[in-house]
Amino acid sequence: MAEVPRAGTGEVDAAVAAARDAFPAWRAVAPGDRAAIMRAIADGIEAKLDTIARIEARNAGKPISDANGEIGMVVETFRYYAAGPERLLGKTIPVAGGVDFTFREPMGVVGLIVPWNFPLAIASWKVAPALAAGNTVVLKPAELTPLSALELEKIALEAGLPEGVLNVVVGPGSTCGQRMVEHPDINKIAFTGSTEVGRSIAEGAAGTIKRVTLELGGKSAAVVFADADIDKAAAAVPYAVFGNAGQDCCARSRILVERSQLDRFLEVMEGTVKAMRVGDPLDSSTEMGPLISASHREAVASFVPDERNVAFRGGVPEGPGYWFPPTVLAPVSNTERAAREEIFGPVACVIPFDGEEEAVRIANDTEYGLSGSIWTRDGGRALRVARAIDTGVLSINSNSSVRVSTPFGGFKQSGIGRELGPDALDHYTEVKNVYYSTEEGS
Ligand code: TAP
Repeated sequence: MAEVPRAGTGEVDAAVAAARDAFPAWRAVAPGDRAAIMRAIADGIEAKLDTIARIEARNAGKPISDANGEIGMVVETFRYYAAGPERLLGKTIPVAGGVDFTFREPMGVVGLIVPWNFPLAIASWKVAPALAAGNTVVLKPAELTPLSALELEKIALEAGLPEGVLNVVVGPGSTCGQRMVEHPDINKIAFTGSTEVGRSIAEGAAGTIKRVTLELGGKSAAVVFADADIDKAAAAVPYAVFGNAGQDCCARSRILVERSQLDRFLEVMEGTVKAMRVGDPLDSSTEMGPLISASHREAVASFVPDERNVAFRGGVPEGPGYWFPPTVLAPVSNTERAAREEIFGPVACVIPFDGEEEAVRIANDTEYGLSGSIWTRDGGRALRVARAIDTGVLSINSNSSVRVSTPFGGFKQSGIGRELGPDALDHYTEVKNVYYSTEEGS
């Protein structure tokens, strides 16, 4: 659909040099003026929302209605963080002999590395707070989905962002990404992607003691208790796995169902999954598109080698496309490979349990801890279980996982740090402490 230049390490070095040169002037821009530019970027994206959503849908194969929602969230993210420059508040601390106060200073040049599943949305969760805090940015989108990031760069310049403040480098992770991680003039790396690459980034960043935030994989659980509204849960839960064709770090791909309601749950879920509209991403009624690539489809298919464990599947269109049907495996034990590894595709494992204690034990029996849901009508149980599950983001009687104004990120091997909400600004600033002596003569 498009050709883009393929950057190498030389282009990364040039981008870092441009960002470094632009940093002193950008950090010195008055907070209100920085906020105005951020708002203008939001307006610029909003004015081209339909075009960018179409680019995203065609490039990533995601349904256009989802793409519209995602680009809407990008607008919201820039508007939310436009308030950031004027909210980088310090503290005053009582000390003897003087006054002590803190500043939140920008870090310098930050390197942002993002994946292909929510290309511009995830980029904006990083770019917006980074700019708001007064940093300059080198952004590397995934090789498979560079187009919306290039649009953002153009819009930002038109909105008045000075040259060199936001630099998009389009190239492979193994060369460009790695160079960013090792570059001595980059002060922080914010990464979203696989746990495996996240681990290598943490190691690579150690050489220059870079700050690192990581948003990595997940194997989250939706826990459905027998006292829940079973029909409502069974109709909603599939969308928390099959949304974005399962290529979602928040996918609740382990569906834990209390045994006494398992049959009813599967019956309703089957109706929902079979009715799911899988097809052309540009059709506004489509709910699930194809997978991102042939090789990714192969990787997903390896989790369903035969029909033995398949309880039911949805349909896929005839013809070309990396289609994979929404697939439900049941009953699954939490020890099976499909229940342990992140599939990142439309495959759900339904795991029966008996009682609250077992539900919590199974939900926590994973190396990940990103997302999750609890379905119950018992308010006390909902909060007890929410406190007991080791995960960064939970919803009760809902599939919700991401909001611009609330923190998002993982426990355990799902990552380090938080994006979105007020917490993200902390991750793009350093704390500076200043002591001012008030003793006479000083
Ligand atoms: P990755 O292969 O990890 O790629 C993510 C980004 O890192 C891409 O831009 C990639 O570049 C780059 N990269 C690859 N190797 C690198 C290296 N050695 N050094 C620096 N950068 C490197 O993940 P993916 O396949 O795109 O996305 C799927 C994974 O991301 C899943 O495991 C999913 O759970 C995770 N994910 C997590 C979240 C959150 S919020 N936790 C959100 C979305 C996705 P190229 O692709 O251009 O080579």
